[in-house]
Amino acid sequence: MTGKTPSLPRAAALVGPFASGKTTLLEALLFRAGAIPRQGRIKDGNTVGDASAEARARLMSVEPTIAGTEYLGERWTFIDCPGSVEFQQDAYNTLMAVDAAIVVCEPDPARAVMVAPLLKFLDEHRVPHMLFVNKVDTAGVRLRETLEALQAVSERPLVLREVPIRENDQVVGFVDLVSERAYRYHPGQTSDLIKIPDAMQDEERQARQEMLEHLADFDDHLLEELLEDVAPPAQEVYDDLAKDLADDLIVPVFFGTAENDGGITRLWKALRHDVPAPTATAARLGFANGGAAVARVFKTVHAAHTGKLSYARILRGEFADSQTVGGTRPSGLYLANGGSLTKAAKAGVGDVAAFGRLDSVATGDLLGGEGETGAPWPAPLEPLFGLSLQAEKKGDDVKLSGTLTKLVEEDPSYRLEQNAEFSELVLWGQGEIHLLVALERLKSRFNMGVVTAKPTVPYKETVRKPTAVHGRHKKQSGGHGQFGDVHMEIRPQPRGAGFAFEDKIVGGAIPRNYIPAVEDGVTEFLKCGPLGFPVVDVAVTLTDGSYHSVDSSDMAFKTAARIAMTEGLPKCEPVLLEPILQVEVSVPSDFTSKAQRIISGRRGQILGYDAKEGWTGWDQVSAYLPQAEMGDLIVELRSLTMGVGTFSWRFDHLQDLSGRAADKVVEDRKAALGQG
Ligand SMILES: Nc1nc2c(ncn2[C@@H]2O[C@H](COP(=O)(O)OP(=O)(O)O)[C@@H](O)[C@H]2O)c(=O)[nH]1
Ligand SMILES: [Mg+2]
Repeated sequence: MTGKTPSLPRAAALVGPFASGKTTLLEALLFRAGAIPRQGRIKDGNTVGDASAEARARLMSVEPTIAGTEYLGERWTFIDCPGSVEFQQDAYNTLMAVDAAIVVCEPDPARAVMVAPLLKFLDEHRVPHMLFVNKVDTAGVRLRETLEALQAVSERPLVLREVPIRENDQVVGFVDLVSERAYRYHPGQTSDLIKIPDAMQDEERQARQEMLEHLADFDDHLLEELLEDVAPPAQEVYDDLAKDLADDLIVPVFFGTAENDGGITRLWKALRHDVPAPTATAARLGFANGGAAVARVFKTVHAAHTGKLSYARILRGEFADSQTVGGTRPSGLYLANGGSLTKAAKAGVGDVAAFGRLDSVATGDLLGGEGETGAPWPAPLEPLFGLSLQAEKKGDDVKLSGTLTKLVEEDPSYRLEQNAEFSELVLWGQGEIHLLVALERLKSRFNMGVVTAKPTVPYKETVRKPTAVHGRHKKQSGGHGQFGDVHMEIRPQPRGAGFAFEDKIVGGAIPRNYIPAVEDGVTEFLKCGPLGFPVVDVAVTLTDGSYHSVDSSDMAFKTAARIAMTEGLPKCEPVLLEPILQVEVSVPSDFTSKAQRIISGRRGQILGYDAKEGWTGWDQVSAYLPQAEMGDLIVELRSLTMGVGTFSWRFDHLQDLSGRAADKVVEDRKAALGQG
């Protein structure tokens, strides 16, 4: 044992690309620890993880599973995170709260690139992590090649901790490079200790030397021993491994088969010996030892029976069941036991606890620790894909935005946009499936049916020519009549100049007090111009008019202004303005030309491309892209880049759109407005 405090509960996240075997590995770890009587399988739908209907239906994790267990008298919490790129927010949030991450990946070198964004996050936030290359039972595994490909996407050196023993091109066991003991996998049980096969002696020695050289990069004493050809004591090597992992200097690499219990005990041992204590994690995250109790909320769930649950990692001190946190007394305190929650009287440093009904607490918030901030919480992922939503039942719209707010609370990489211009509710997220899962949750948890549509592209319109116009509203009905009369000039303004209203009335042709009503009439009209969109960059000057001492009113002048605009604007050569985004597409450089083709295929204008800053082997393509073409950009981009390509975007400018494309937009808009 090393000098750390082994008795504090530790927490590790299982992360890695979709389908690499994280949920299966959780099952194997729990089974090996004796927390579950038998190991479930994904295809049998009986695993601890992926218990929700949305996950089972897809054979895919769509939310984290939090499972607690004990191993050799020590407490552990594992958090199995979804691997799909569309559900990465939960993985990132979880990684900010754990002592270490186990990155599960596939042996296929071609898939190494899929781990790149995750390794980038881990490197950037200095989260201690180890790799577990899973599925080594598949044919033709070449671990060296796998490692090379993975190293290409990792800033930290990958250090192989074991070498495979093969028989008939199958991995059947491993040699541990520190203890120099050989083991043969024994499905369903711990591996059998065997003699190192003679044919492997050289390979083992060489691999061990490589491992030691990596460690010597951070330990001068070990370096001297290697130079002098002195065999380092095992304890020194173990200590270095634990220290270098804790300081995120190296990434130890293990392998095995989660499904058939291969290499699981080896992994457990590494977790037990090398994963830093929560006290070290607290220090890493900026919380000095010895202060008041503090916990970081990393996940929020609105559960059917318990209501809102805030999952927090306790980084310092202790929280009692009855204690007030964040100004509220939680409705209950729970700890993960296996895959479910049990009520607890208290939770201490290292625990992952769920607090019930902390209404004003959000993911990323600290509980306790007044005046402290800790390491900055990462900003949520930017939205990439949106759908406009409407409640199936009329009158359910208020309930809909309320339940959506809950979903956004659960996963901050959803975003809700109330588009006042088009009176539209848009839910943004990370991709098609991310949005579909949101809709399923609305249905299954809140019994809320919705109809979806593509979000309205916020086109605008403007005018190209000036005109002068006269608007007169006169009604004589019984007693009080209505009278308003205006002469106005409409003219285009430079792009981006906005709307201007000028009053040039002289000699009281229209009394002062009616002028604001004229302006109101104009602005109201401009909300929906002759092409069906808001009118921008136009100036209106009120030049003349007349009034009636009894019949004139604000209402009458407003109507007169409207009449003038309705008549005048079509004479000013209205033109459609299309919103153009500036997008930055990020892809591994093998895919750069594909990314450029996608942009060109979507009427985009490429501004240039360059190596992506801080990302070895990645490019960033800058382009102008019509917002109308952004709809499923992420879908196409991912399908051509093994899922890793992504983009950021912001509105840049408006651009004239004419010809057939414009006609189509106007036609569709008229249909949507019921004027078709
Ligand atoms: N051949 C093989 N398949 C595995 C192994 N571990 C998991 N799988 C399969 O890989 C698929 C994805 O596993 P899952 O645990 O859901 O992956 P996750 O998306 O990373 O959670 C499932 O069909 C598993 O049965 C393994 O060690 N060997
Ligand atoms: Mg999974």
